Amino acid sequence: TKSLKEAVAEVVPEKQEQLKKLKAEHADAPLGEITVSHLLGGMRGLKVMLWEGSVLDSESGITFHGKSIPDCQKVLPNADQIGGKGKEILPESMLWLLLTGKVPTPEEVKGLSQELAAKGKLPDYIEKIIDSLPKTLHPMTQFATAVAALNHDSKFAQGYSQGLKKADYWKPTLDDSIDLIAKLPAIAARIYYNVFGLGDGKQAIDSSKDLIANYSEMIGYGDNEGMIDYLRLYIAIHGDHEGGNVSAHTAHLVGSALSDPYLSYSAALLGLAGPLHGLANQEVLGWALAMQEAVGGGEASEEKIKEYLWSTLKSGRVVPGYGHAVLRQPDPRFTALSEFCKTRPELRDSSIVQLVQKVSQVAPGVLKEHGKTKNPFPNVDAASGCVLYQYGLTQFTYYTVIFGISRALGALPQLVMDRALGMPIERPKSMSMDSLKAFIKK
Ligand code: FCX
Repeated sequence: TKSLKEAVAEVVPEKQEQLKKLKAEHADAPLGEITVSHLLGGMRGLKVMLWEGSVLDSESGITFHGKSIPDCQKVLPNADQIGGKGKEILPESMLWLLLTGKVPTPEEVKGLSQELAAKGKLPDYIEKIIDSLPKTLHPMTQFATAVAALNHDSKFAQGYSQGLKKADYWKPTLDDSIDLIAKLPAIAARIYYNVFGLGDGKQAIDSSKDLIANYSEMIGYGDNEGMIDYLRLYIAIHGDHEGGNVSAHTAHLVGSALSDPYLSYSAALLGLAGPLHGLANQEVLGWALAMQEAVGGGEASEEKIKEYLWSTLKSGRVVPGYGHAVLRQPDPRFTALSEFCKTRPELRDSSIVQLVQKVSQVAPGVLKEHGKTKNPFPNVDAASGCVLYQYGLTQFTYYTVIFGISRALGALPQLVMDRALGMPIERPKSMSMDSLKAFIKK
């Protein structure tokens, strides 16, 4: 059985060769025209980043090394296959796929799970930092603070300061990345304890359990099979969404300055904390609960839901959980989470889950009539929070933290690849309006 590091070491020369060929044969091939509206429009659609783990198609949604979410659900090992209990994709399996492009065997996943368990304990100083933060500080700010502070022990930063060769940069980057992924659940659990006083505050790790079974135990859900498997699925499928989204792009950008993985991922978390990105799952739940109060739960009529949607839009707000910068169809991640709800009676019968599903049928029509958004369909955030709520995790300022455990599965593998491929510091050209005008006149 291979370790993840051995599996990555096999892939690195293949990727380096692929890049060499691409440069030699196609360096000057055009990838489209850049217009002023690209510059003014958040660079939508510009093909200007290399991202190996996943590709997002506007119609069919995300694929991870060519595999759709249903494909991954079929082939990636679950907890049942490694001696635990559960049918959903293990985040460890997704991490392996994202890093290597290969489907791991159950034995490889078990080995990775054990490696993560062995590295998951937090150093004392990190617990102290979290405990010293005010309970009123947003959990995402606490998360980014603790992750940045782990750079105290970065192998990459240490190696770099000691003159590490460029060809070897990827090795300590991978060590740091695995170490960080191993510690994210304990950081998240410690924040839960600091802010809400929930969980036992010990963050104990059982080496026979997978990453999320341990995390669930830490936040007080160790006996809840439904919640544990939901968290596995949620964390596996939120892992990567190609490179241009704010969190992934930020990790890549900051990492391009050779900031170590802790600093790069801390910056990514700060981007994830924005309401148009990861914070949307917190926003959705607040909004859906207010709607439930106003129109009723699963039994609410279509008419009432429509009225509520219009009142949100007329007040100048966006409907959270709807729309997407790239997708033009319902988000397959939304579909996967909705399918999960159908498999469990406690979710099928939940009033808030039923309301969220009903809204997903009504909102596209209203948003089309409203006529602004290019995509009237639900994105992943529309569905993710109501399940947590139903399972009793009602502290919705915490929801984006769970997203933050997940996004590392995609952002950090690309950082490893960036180092292995010797990608340069990112430095696009900016223009002032005056210089733009002068350029256009030429
Ligand atoms: N409700 C109301 N109006 C919306 C809307 C929505 N859900 N989505 C987009 N619009 C509006 C935009 O605000 C914009 O209006 P403007 O011209 O007055 O500025 C117009 O429609 C065109 O926007 P569009 O090109 O369709 O979307 P963008 O690429 O600019 O933005 C996001 C994409 C996701 C930011 C946008 O759809 C939005 O704000 N959605 C709600 C928040 C949300 O769910 N975010 C999570 C997204 C994702 F899944 C994630 O990153 O986690």
